[in-house]
Amino acid sequence: MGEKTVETSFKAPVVLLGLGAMGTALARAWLAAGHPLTVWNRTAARAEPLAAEGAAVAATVAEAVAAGRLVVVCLLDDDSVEQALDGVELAGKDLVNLVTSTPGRARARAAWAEARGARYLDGGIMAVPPMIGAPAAGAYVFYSGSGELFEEYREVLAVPAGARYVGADAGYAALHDVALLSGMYGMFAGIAHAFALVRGEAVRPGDLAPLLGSWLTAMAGSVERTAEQLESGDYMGGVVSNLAMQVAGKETLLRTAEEQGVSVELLTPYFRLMEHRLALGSGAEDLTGVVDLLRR
Ligand code: FVH
Repeated sequence: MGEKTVETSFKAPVVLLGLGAMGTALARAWLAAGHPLTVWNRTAARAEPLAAEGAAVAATVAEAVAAGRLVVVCLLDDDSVEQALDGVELAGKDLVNLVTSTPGRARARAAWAEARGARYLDGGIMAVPPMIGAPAAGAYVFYSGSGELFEEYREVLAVPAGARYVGADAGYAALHDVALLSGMYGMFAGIAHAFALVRGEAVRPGDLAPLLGSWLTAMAGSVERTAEQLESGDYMGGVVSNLAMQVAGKETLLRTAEEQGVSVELLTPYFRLMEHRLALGSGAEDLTGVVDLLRR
């Protein structure tokens, strides 16, 4: 007689507070991976589809938190987290905050949670909801805070998206998250300006898009050179397009905007910093000196 094998792998229970676009995507990923899931959402109706998919639905935050040790929070912002958890018993819990936060608020929340007997991990999600639970999409979450908590739940946390631990300082996940998001908004500003320039001309946005996309991808390589220069302190190492040449070229960009009837409000703040750096005698350098001008 053949022996039967029984699947015994334990799946840690997860409590999830918040079923917005991101929370719902996280919930589906944990359910699909077989984790027992308890959910709570301020607007109860948003939990109904997940109940049909196997989630237990709690009527209150306290009831949800009581249902498991690992409590993941994915609400709108810092204030909503503080409101939702106010007065809830957290002793013995492992609290993971995935709300986009500032480093300072994340550190304060870590101290607050630890004073209530909970271990705390802060997270910054580098993904949009359709990337969650889709390993090929390359989504990941920065985590910082309790290293013990991270190691204990590393596999559970890695179900919806890759998990990257960036240190015991609870503010570091938010710091990394906001650094990347800030870079992204600078890029979005450039994209908006580029499309505005060709708007109204016989240039289809759809024709410009692949040209702009591949140009930005090629230029993104400058992050490595900037990092090397910041680490060495030598802003002249490997310079291919020096600051003096780029400041001279700025007039062409500003005049083109004027000819095309496009505001220069997205370009001028950066150009002002380049000119300031040039005035300090740094014309032979790369653009890296702008980083130092931003520090207050
Ligand atoms: N969605 C995205 O593209 C980004 C990707 C990167 C990470 N962010 C951050 O993730 C957090 C949650 O974002 P979300 O997309 O789930 O946001 P919403 O769909 O707007 O859902 C918000 C949930 O928060 C609940 N909520 C709002 N205020 C309160 C409150 N005062 N008390 C309790 N819950 C509150 C809301 O509940 P309801 O409106 O359904 O009742 C939703 O569950 C966020 O930090 C992003 O920055 C997402």
